[in-house]
Amino acid sequence: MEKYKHKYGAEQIQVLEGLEAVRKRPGMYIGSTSVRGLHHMVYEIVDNCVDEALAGYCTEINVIIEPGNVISVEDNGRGIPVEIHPKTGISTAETVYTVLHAGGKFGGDSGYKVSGGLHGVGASVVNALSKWTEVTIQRDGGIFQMYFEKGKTIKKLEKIGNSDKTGTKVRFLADDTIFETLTYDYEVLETRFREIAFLTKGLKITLEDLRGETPKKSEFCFEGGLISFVEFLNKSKEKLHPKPIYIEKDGETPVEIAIQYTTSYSENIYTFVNNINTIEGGTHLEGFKRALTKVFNDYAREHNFLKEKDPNLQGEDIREGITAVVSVKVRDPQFEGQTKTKLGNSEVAGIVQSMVNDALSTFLEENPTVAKSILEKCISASRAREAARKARELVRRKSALETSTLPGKLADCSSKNAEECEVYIVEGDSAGGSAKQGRDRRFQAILPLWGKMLNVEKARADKIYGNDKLNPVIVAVGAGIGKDFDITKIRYGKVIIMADADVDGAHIRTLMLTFFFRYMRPLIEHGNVFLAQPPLYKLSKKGMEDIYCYTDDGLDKAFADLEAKGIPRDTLSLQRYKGLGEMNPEQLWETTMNPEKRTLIQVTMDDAIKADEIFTLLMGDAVEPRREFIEKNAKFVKNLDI
Ligand code: 0R9
Repeated sequence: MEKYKHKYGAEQIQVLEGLEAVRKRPGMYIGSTSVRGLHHMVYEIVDNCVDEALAGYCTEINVIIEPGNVISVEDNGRGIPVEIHPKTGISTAETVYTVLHAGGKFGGDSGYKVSGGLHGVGASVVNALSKWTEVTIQRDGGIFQMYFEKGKTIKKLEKIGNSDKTGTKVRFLADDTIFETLTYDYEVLETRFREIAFLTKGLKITLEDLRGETPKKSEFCFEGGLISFVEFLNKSKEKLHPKPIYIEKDGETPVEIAIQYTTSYSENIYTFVNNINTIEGGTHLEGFKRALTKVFNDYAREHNFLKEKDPNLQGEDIREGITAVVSVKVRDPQFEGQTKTKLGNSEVAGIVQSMVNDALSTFLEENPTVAKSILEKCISASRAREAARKARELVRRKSALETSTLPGKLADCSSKNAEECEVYIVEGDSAGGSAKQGRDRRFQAILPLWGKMLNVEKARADKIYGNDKLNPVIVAVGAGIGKDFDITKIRYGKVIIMADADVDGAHIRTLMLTFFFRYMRPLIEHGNVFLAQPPLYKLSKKGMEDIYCYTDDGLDKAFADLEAKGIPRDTLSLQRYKGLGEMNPEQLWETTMNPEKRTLIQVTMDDAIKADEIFTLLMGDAVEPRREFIEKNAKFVKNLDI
């Protein structure tokens, strides 16, 4: 970390614009005013501490969610400079908190080698969007403090004591007139801080939650860095080699990569630029993939895994079962793509490619046993790919011949406008029957599933094409699968999984979600997948309209509401629905399918790492971690969601 040391001069801070603009258009500066934007407020402050760690001066960051959703972030770095800033005439610390873009991140020689922060706006934006902010700095033998409200300085920086320590502590309360909610999600913060700790070897990050009756605390510090990250990602997978392969290169654009192959069939490559998860990939990923394909093919030829007549292994064969984390630090990152998480700097592709070429080929030469086990897997993947291609061709040819042949069990809707159409994937024939009768056939289609659904986590692609349980789903959705999947071809804007609210229902939901996640991921990414919520209870009484309750809490509330209206509990008849099949078509329509009344849960994929972890855990081979997960989460299973 020492290598990042630079002297930072206060005069480098660029003064750009006022904070009023931030309060007027918060979404532009913090992404959104939803719970996601709220968490971004914390990340912006923590990012500043991480920059200080990368500069080589900070080893510990402590984050506390205080009662009332006040956030406290403290680092043990040098402390924000306190002297008067020559351009603004106020302290540098106050300048950083009150002048937009005055973080030093935007100047040329900023003292930091690289800059993080997707929005890169930092402290002043957080200050502008907070009801109040308190900043305490220990530096130059003193303790200094300043205080703001809605970005305006209430107390200027003043010395309030002496100290021989250094560091910065920021406490803030996000403004409830700006954000839709102030409730931080402990797990969301925990996941992000764990990720930062993996990416910043040796940095200790603690998170404490003091809001509830029993405080929570997590501590992350990984001396192994990315090696620990990959071990964490693979904890429930069966490994092909015991230790991750680790390669690292310093220089102008530092690159760090850890790789470990597992027996799974999926490909999990996570890429980061300046600690930002580049979900859409980019040039660093391109360089990595190219090198991987070349190195393994060269090795396979040289060591006779491939005969002269054999075609080369394809990239996808070589990436089957891989778990890798690629982290690069880029001085001036250009982010592109829909969510601005795709690295655009073209020079990075070559840098990563040549570094992986060198380091990985050396590794394989020195570790022939590891090389052999990976290559055997690649070769069997390539055979499976060929089988899958044939199966896919068959499916394609079949569907080309029978263009109008939608699955026999599908009751399609009459509208052909995908945007307004929905398909209900329904477990069981009897529920399917009720749904067919109860639906609005103009825009609602019903596809009943029956029998044992394939667990795609344990099957290779060739078993999936042409599978008699999944094929109707593929044909009904109409957009292909895997790398052929084309979101523009979907026949329904909403794909709704409707299953019973019991253990079997949860199982089928998870199987279907695993399939969508692994083979139709854009469907989830574009928000087209939903879970129907059938009611658990019906309360009825002569002369009163039936009341449906979807949760146990909802039932308690309904009883309480009715009692308040003078209708005692014992005059009501309570029906508990064990399955969708118990409902008649009208009831199913009223409670679960009528767009005016139903509740649909949209399946989102905020965090692919978390989703992969859960699917591997729930559907994969390792038994012990699954047992642990279920034990830990048993109380939450009612709301199984990804
Ligand atoms: C708890 C949250 N912590 C911070 O926000 C934080 C910002 C920060 C920092 C520096 C050190 N620690 C920090 N913590 C720093 C110090 C020096 C040079 N660069 C950075 C130095 O002592 O010379 N700063 C981030 C921006 C700035 N300081 C600056 F623009 F004010 F210089």
